[in-house]
Amino acid sequence: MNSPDWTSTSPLYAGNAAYLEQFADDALGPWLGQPLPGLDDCSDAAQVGVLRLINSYRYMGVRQADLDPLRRFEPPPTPELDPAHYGLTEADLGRTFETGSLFGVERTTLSEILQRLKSAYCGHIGIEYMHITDVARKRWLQERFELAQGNFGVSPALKQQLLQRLTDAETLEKFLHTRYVGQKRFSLEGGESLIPLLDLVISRCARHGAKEVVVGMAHRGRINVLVNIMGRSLESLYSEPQPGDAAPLSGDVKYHQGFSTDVMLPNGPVHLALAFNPSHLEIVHPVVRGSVRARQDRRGDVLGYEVVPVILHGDAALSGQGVVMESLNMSQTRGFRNHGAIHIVINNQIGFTTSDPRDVRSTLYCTDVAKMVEAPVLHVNADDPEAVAFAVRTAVDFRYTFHKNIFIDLVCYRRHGHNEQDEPLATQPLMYRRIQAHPSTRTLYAQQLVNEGVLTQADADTLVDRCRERLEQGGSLNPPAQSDFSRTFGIDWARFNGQPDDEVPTAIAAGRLDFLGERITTLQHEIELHSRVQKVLDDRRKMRAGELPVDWGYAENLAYASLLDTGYNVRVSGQDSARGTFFHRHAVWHDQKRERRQSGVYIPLEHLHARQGNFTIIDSLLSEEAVLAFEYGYATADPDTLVVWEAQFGDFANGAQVVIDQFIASGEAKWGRLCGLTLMLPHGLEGQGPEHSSARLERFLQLCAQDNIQVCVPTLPAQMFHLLRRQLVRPLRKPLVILTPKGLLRYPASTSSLADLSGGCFQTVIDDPRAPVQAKRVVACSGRVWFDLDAARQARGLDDVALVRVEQLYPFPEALFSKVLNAYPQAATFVWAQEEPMNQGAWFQTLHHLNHCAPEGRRFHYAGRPPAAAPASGHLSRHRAELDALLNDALETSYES
Ligand SMILES: Cc1ncc(C[n+]2csc(CCOP(=O)(O)OP(=O)(O)O)c2C)c(N)n1
Repeated sequence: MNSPDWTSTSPLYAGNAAYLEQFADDALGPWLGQPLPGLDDCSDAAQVGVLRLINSYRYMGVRQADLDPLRRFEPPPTPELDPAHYGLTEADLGRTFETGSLFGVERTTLSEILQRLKSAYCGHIGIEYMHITDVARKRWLQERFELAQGNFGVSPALKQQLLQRLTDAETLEKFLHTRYVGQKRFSLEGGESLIPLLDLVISRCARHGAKEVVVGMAHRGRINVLVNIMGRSLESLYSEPQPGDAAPLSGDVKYHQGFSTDVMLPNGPVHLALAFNPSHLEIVHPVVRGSVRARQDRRGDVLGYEVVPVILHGDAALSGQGVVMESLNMSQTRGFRNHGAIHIVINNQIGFTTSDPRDVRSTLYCTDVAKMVEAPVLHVNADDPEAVAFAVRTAVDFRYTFHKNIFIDLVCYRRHGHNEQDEPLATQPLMYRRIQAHPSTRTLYAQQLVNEGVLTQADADTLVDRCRERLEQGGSLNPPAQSDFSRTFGIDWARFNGQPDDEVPTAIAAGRLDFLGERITTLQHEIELHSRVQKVLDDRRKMRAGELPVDWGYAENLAYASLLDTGYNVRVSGQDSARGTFFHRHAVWHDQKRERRQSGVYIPLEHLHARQGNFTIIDSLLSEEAVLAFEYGYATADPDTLVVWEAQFGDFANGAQVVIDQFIASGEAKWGRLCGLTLMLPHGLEGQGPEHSSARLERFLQLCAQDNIQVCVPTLPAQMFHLLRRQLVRPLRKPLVILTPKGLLRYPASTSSLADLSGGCFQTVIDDPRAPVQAKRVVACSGRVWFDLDAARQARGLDDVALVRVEQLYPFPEALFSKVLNAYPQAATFVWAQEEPMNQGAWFQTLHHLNHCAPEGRRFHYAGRPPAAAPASGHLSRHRAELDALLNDALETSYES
């Protein structure tokens, strides 16, 4: 194998022609630089050349832009920007040409055209936008840049403000460096322009009508953002819990902390929220989008004027993490759109884990993923705060004009190592020697303003001194404003102070149930259903009339209807969720003759009555990670919506494992964030092979502690009905993981009666309905295996075996389970039966509860498949043999006690 060529360096932006060459053809398109057919005959080939030159600058000007504050490399040779490339000679420089679509001048000399193109496209901002297919968006951006001519129109007052904010950013980092020696803070130094940038993003959004700005970001510069933008005080950030403090939370490091506050701007107060963040880079992106969507929905902000997502990225993370692509892919879809996010890249040109740019990515720019959604990218030199201000104005105005995503790539550097314990000279010696000699952005800008006569050096120094004094005194640099946010749009989370073992009534009066049943089985306009779907509807009508037992699909739809009826909202998303993977839900009826857009669909749950809550059901894009993260974000921002994410099959949830581990299981313990998100994960070993069988119950149970989540395995439609209702009706918000049925959905014994819905509640344990009081054996289990055991027990004529179902595995219902067990003879054999292999399922994670609840001196025996690497066999015959063995073991095998 050839080892990589370590000797030559290839830059990110410039310098290595060979490196850039590989991208040149793609960016240009095959036609640029080639004679255009038919144009050779043109009366003035030079005029054609000028027009093509203008076009080339629009595509390629960015390559010659002065973006890197460290100026490590010469701009690459870009022949397409050379007039000679189009046959133009020096003699043409003084000739006057038509400029075609160039903004600002219709006819002028070639030399002026060149100068205008360079000013527009090759200064401190390099713009990529020609990949956008929509002409209006392209022309809008052209107009901005071609008219501005690199004149960023910054007033003296704004110049002072920019310097002030750069001073705040730099002084804070220096202060922390000396005050909290050796503590990791992932300093912003080298990228201090981020602080004025964010300031301007927020104020510009507010001018357009923003009332809330939700920010997501990783570690880099987070403490600076928390203090200088969010106004969090250093005391609160750096305080450690004292012995005796009541806080049950495990907490998180400072550079993952979130915060929210209100700031006062000329148009009124704006609510700012910085999302809590785990270490996993980029995963907060879809969480922020979900949180923003919840806030937009709450306000009825259908075009995203009032709530704006601002998402920050690192350059390596942006190009490296797949969740970015998933999140961008969802960003314009109906169920997930936010009407444009403002993306900011803190591009310090280094990825920490790779020291050579050729190892970081396969695209020229770290932002190239933006092109998949045709988002424009403004690359800006972070050492020019005025260019940054112009980029912000353009980005925010673009977002508000077109409701689309836009990226600002803040090209900066990292003054120190990755963190405060890292030595960058070890791996980036040349870059870091250059950085050591490079004055800070604040120093450079202060000098510029002194030269321009905006202020004196003494004024600039005073800004630093004042900032340092304020930091020494403590308190917030950016105190919160008074606003009515909490009263109007804030959420009172204090009302969710219930306990997981609280029982609440979830039954619905029979009359109301009947009314809701009528609403969800009535189609208000003529619709021609597929015959199989028509049968579902006809059956539901019979269920309402009591002529058929209630099945899972009807019970679930009724649960949603009952919640909507009392004003709660319901939001269900997942792949094929509207119909249901197993053809069971049918929350949306499709007309066989009409397109969707021509009222070809009917959603009964939207038509209960005028004062009902909102019902949203989304056939999600084919993503698990970003979609689940989005729904987590939604649920943490809205406790009055039942937010359900459904996996097509339970095992696909492991594509979203980061969300489960980092947010769902631990978010409350780390950050105190409550979340009532519900996961539905189809689970069951039904002979379909190793995939599509297991939702990995064992992993969820292993995550359970401190009442963090709920894990339930309902086996009856009524159980599902009460469980879904309980999730909202109880004054408690905890994530709920439901292992949902597959084959049971159509299993005649797994049905309920209407009375089960109009009475009762969710039963965490279901005792044996046949109640064999003198049982010699008590078999406990969870899920669909109960039905296999029951059928085998009957087939074998075993009337001394009791079968007990544990329907909630966490929090484990010890008191009730214990009571049920102790009603059976103490001499009985106690068995735990499961269909999953021994190393999977509930066995190892639940054993301590089982034995703890067993009668004095008794312990549970295991009946189930032996340990296995895969969740299930791929051969049906083997599956059946294994099931037979497990039924034998559970029902008849003798165990030593
Ligand atoms: C998913 C994930 N993988 C690895 C890491 C470890 N890590 C922390 S920061 C970092 C480098 C990130 O580089 P970049 O995005 O350029 O941001 P920078 O630190 O340079 O600001 C890595 C690899 C992580 N936090 N998350």
